[in-house]
Amino acid sequence: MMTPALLSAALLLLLLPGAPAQDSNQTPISIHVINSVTNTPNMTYSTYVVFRGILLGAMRRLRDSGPGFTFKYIEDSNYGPFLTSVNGLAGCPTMRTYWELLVKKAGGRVFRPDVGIGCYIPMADEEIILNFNKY
Ligand code: B12
Repeated sequence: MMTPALLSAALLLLLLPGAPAQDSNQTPISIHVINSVTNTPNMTYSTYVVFRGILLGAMRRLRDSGPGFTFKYIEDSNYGPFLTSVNGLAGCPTMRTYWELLVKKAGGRVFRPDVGIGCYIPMADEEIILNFNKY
């Protein structure tokens, strides 16, 4: 049973602006949109995945929450979702451009996952980098 003092402290915490809207089922990540082909400014967004959730889930949540992040993908019959476009910029086979998926670990190491957005499971505080690049 909560005392009235404890109850009002709990209520106050809930109402405080900026109080983290996070629970133990949410893993915070950031998504950086960068362009290694042209000089488009970088964009950074914050979102989260649920416990063991896939990157695509976090991308959908970010798109639906309205900070201006948009993306498209096509379904590959063997490997699942292939990211084709981010924030209105699409990869192009004739220009040999595509959206590369990179991940920066908390320690700063950057690696290139060997799976796509439908299989990659981000860990806490990872920076996901969507890099418009050439192949
Ligand atoms: C060439 C290639 C690419 C090219 C494809 C474009 C092109 N026109 O050539 C580019 C450079 C764009 C590419 C990108 C990526 N790729 Co790739 N790619 C290959 C490779 C070497 C050959 C595919 C091929 O041409 N097959 C022959 C054709 C005739 O068959 P196809 O079915 O039409 O091939 C298509 C699909 O393979 C698709 N594709 C290619 N890569 C990927 C990755 C994902 C996740 C999906 C859904 C589809 C897909 O594009 C091909 C051409 O249209 C394979 C490895 C292999 N030896 O098979 C890896 C491979 C398919 N890629 C892989 C990966 C991980 C990626 C990336 C996620 C890497 C990254 N971290 O950025 C990105 C995709 C990011 C995104 N935008 O979603 C993995 C997929 C494993 C998995 N289970 O998810 C593979 C198996 C390599 C590996 N690491 O083992 N890739």
